[in-house]
Amino acid sequence: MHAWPASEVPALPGQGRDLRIHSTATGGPVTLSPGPVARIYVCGITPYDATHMGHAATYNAFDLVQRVWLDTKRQVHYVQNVTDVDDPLLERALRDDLDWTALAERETALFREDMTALRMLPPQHYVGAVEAIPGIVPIVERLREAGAAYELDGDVYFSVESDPHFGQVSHLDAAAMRLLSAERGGDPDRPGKKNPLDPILWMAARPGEPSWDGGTLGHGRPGWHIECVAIALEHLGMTFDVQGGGSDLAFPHHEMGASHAQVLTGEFPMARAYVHAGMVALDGEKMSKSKGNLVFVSQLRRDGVDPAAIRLALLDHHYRSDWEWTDQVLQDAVARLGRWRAAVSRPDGPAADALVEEIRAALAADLDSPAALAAVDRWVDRQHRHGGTDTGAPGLVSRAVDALLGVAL
Ligand code: 5CA
Ligand code: ZN
Repeated sequence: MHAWPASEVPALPGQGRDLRIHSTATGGPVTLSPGPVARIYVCGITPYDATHMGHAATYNAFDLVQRVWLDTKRQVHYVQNVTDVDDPLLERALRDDLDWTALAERETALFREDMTALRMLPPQHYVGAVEAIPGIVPIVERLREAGAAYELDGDVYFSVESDPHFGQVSHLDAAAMRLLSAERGGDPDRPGKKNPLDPILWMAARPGEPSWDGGTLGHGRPGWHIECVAIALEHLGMTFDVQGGGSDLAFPHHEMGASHAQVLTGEFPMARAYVHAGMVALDGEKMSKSKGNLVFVSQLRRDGVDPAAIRLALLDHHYRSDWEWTDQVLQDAVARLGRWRAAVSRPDGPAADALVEEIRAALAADLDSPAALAAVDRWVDRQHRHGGTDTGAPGLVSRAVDALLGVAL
């Protein structure tokens, strides 16, 4: 699939900083010092509805990761998937009497527009589950040959017990795993499984559902976790730097994915850091397509909200915290954007080299974007109160805010 156009990332004077970021797997900060090319996989959308503020917040977090790396003059190798065939998508298509491929294409196109408007850097490889199927089939076959997968009425399951490291992403106990597995696409109560947690790798064709030729697996379609693993391993290989997504993906999705990859390659770990963004809520409940309590990026854009203000609203919350979207959050961001734009539109101002270092330090410390915004606020306040004589400063502030925070002033 094609991704979306990249916005320019201005180069900044001085030296970027290595990122220290919290990993769910270690339960603490990890300092990432990738080589010249940093590698990141971020789980993409299931395209059955439009991009909401929760999605946008999660993609904002991983956009910041890339901006920190780019500031250190590294290249970034970024891969993202689109879960363009899965139960929720098929169910929505059925409910709305739509062709499932048309629904997926429409919502993916809208996602690209939203990402472009928000200045999120595009992945180099944007890969749909459907187009990944030819790569998924041999991987499932290999897992089966290795004794890590088994058949149940034509479906193929992964045996979690085949991975000695299973559990080391989420560190949950068996009861919590079982509960989350049932909530998030698993089938712990299906009779005949070796372990209730075992996730499906290949689902045999069901009447009325799309299916593909799976070679020795028979006709069917891939499970969810193996989709991301196949795409990540093909384009990034093992031990990439960051596996990213929202906190609802830590278990089972990233736990299972890591196990698939580790058993398949015999290497550990799949990723150096498993990074999870907090959940955005609306009216006290997690924003989710299944609940329908949503604020869409595209709706705000249609209402005339500047995407830069949406971005500032996201940046005002630390990526790991759960937070609530409210009208006030947006109004504060609109006001801030106005103050910042007025400040950088003046021909000179207070020196800004220290500000660039403050933004760098804030982001390098587990992506502390609220601290970065507060630092810019302080420069903007000085500018509005006292002004300054540095003719390069307003331009430098604009470039730094653009390069490091993705906000065009
Ligand atoms: N296609 C899979 C990943 S392979 C999927 O989870 N798709 S999704 O459309 O449901 O979610 C896309 C991303 O947005 C995931 O990283 C998910 O964790 C994140 N996300 C979903 N809802 C929220 C929310 N309310 N707040 C923050 N992030 C969210
Ligand atoms: Zn995924």
